[in-house]
Amino acid sequence: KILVTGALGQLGVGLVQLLRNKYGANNVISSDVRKPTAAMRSEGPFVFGDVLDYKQLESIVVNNDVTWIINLSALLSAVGEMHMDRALAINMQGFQNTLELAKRHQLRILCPSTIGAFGPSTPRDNTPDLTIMRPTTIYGITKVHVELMGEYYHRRFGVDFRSLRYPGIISADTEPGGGTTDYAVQIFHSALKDNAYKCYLGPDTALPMMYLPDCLNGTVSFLSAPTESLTQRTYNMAAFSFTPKEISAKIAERVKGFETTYEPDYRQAIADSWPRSLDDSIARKDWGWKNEYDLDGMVDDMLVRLRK
Ligand code: VAH
Repeated sequence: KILVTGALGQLGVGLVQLLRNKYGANNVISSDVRKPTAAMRSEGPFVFGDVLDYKQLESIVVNNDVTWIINLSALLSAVGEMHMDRALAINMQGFQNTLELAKRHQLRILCPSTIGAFGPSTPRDNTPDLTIMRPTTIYGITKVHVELMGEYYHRRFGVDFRSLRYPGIISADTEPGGGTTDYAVQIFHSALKDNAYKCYLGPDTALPMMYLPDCLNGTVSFLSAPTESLTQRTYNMAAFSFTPKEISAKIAERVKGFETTYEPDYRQAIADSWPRSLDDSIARKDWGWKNEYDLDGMVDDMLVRLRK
């Protein structure tokens, strides 16, 4: 059985659906500290689960014979700067609880990392998997901790820990939750609603991005890859990079008269500390990662879905 924590977030809703299609609805237990709305629900068991409550998580694992745990619970970069204590609790203690469970109950564990685990001293173009990591956000610091602790438990206790450094994820049916890359989702809604968008990042701020279907398919491929095929426990994963100016032009080709204005806020400094593009060639070699959507394909599909 697979347990997904943070299952009602931007990635969780779609990931649970995909896993249920692949492994059967009753073999995937979704959990979160919020009540699922009808739109979030897919057929299959949901349990209220708080990653800060170790005992409660352990009873879910034991009572449901869980063998894989995917911990999506986290406060992202922007919201993490506003709520430092909660970000530290969820991203560090919450993760530590799931990692300890993985050790005690021999679970396979996947907990995402992020391009936010890199910082201003990291080489910013075509950033490799192994390089300088001195992030300047709470979120980034906690995710470096996730990677290092996960790899420690793997080396010392044999835990099958896996992590992916996600870029910004663009999704049609779910909202991102407090990230710096959220503009790349908001811009589509704003274009269709107001034919205009006020962007909180400057026009030339390049960031690595990916379309949600590619993220979810790639995550399931990685999760199910035989552990012997992995030469690392943590991998970069990306599809394309773009700037607000570039994505705005792509949308304007398809939405007549659409215009973006720019008013950078505190998130500009976060974006400026991150890579502009990632080298994810080892993920492509080790476990067959490849994105199906390019930038134009993503823009077309987003607009089709949002226009429905
Ligand atoms: C964020 N969407 O912006 C998340 C993600 C790389 C970006 O970590 O914080």
